[in-house]
This record gives sequence, C-alpha cells and structure tokens, in this order.
Amino acid sequence: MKDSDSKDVGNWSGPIKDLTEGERRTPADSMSGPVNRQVAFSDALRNKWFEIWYQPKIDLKRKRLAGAEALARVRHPQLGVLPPANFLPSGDDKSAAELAQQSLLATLFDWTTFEEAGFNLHLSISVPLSVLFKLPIPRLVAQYRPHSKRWPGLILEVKADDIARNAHLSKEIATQLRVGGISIAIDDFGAGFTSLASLRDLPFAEIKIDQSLVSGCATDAANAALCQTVIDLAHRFGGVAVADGVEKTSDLEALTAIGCDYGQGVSIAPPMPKSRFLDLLRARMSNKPAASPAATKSAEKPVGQVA
Ligand code: G
Ligand code: MN
Repeated sequence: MKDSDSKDVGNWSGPIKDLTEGERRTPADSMSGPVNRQVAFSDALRNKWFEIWYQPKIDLKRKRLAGAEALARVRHPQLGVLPPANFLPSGDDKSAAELAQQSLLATLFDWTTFEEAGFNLHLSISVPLSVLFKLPIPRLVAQYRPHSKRWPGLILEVKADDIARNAHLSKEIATQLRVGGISIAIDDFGAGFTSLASLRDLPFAEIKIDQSLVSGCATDAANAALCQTVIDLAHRFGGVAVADGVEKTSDLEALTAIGCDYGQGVSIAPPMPKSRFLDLLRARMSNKPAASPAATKSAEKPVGQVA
C-alpha cells in the first residue's frame, strides 16, 4: 500500500493505549477455546451468529497501520464471543468451506466500509489449503470484490505445514489466485515441518513468523537468530515478513531492529469487532481516545471475552 492511499492514523509503534483492560487480555485461550463452550456449526449458521473481527497489522518501519487480519467469531447469546475452535468441528471440510466463503465475502464487503471511512487497508483472511481446493475463490473474488481502483487485493493466509505437504498444488493455486489480485501469506512459518524447498516456486507475498519464534526474541538469542533468518528468507524471495502473535513490546522493538516489516499481536492490539476497529482508526486519526466499547454499538459487552 502506498503512503498516499491511506489516512495517517498516527504512530502505531507501541501498544494502543485507548483500549480497555478486557480488550487487552492475551487471547491465549482463543487458540483452543474453552471446551465447555462448544456451539454446533449448523446452529451458528442458522442463527446468523457469525461476525468478522479485525486485528491491526502494523508497518514497523513507518510506524503506521498497514492492514488487518480478519478473524471469524461466533457471538452466542449466552456463551459470548467464541473463536473457531469452539464452533468449527476439526476435519469437517464442508463446514470449513462454508465458513471460509462467508468470511471471504464479509471481508470483501467490509473493505469498502473501511475505504469509505478513508482507510485503504490490506486485509488478510486465513483459509485452510483444503478449502482452496474446494472453493472457486478466483470466481468469488471477481464477483464480489470492491470496484474501487484503490482496492489493494486480498491476502489469503495458508499454513506453512499444509503448503509443505502439497507443494505442487499450492504453487498452482497461488499462481492462479495472483491473477485475481489475491496473494498468499505463509502462516505459522517455523512452527512445524516447514520445507524450504516448497517455497522455491511458490509466489507468496508474506511469511508470517510463528509465535513460538517471535516470543522472547528480545532476550532469547536463538529465537532472535531464527527470526532474522526468516526475515532474510522473506526478503530474498521478494516478500515481506510479518511477526505474528507479538505479546511483548520488547519483542516488537527487537523485531523492528532486525528489519521485520510488519507486526501483529496483543502488544499492539487484540482482534476486535469491526465497528470498534473503525472507532479506533478514527480516534487515532484525530488523536482523540476512542469511545469506550460500552458506548459503541459494535462492542457490546463481549469485547472482554476476546479470548
Ligand atoms: O496463526 P493464526 O492466524 O491462526 O492465529 C490467529 C489467532 O491468534 C486468533 O484467534 C487470535 O485471537 C490469536 N492471537 C492474536 N494475537 C495474539 C497474540 O498476541 N498472542 C496469542 N497467543 N494469540 C494471538
Ligand atoms: Mn492468521
């Protein structure tokens, strides 16, 4: 995204101060979700409980907002806001495809809302590789993409392990998607059995460095060396490196010092509902604190339950 494409939303180098304590809580349990709060996917679908939440992604060099990751949530009337682990049965490709399609269309639609408010954001969304095989994503994006010339495209996050296991097909799909303005981010890089060879021919825009490498890299020399290596790798392939799940300001500073391009994580801001995210953008642009979540329609009480 070019500088001129987006309103300046101020300095995003450190933690966002205008968040409540509830919003600031580490979303550690959002990865697995409390087991006693399971919701049937079909109930969530029938009752239209799905929402897309947004987590800011910061350009660490320019200290500016670069975009956001769109994250699917269910807002259950009694159980509160739940992450996919609580409503998406594992191994159920049909439900995963349904969720991905709904999330994709909602994210394309929301881009226009952000743009109308003056923010041209690079939005990304996580999609399992199995869903990329199933859904006609290029056709869906061609049909539902914003018509604005300023639309910067969409980033699809695909897990590094899945890419490594399906290198040839991943390359074919990534090449097809690129034509339609969709680029690939390699997610959770460095966590599992990441294969360097699988990256060789894959057209990707970003490598997202796994939280296990990012965590403590300000003090842990081994993790700092690994992060530095992944950043170099991303750059050598013409991409950018995104540090994922950055929980400490000291790690954010260390990552900036070693040339990491983008950062995302609770040390900057947790995922939040769309209108809360918009409030925050507007407030930072005008340098006023955002309205408290209780005062906004978007963030009724479950904001504190963002995991
Ligand atoms: O790697 P992946 O994109 O799947 O991770 C997304 C999940 O990580 C989201 O559910 C989000 O709530 C969670 N998350 C976001 N920021 C942080 C963070 O700083 N620390 C941890 N542990 N999880 C985070
Ligand atoms: Mn992600």
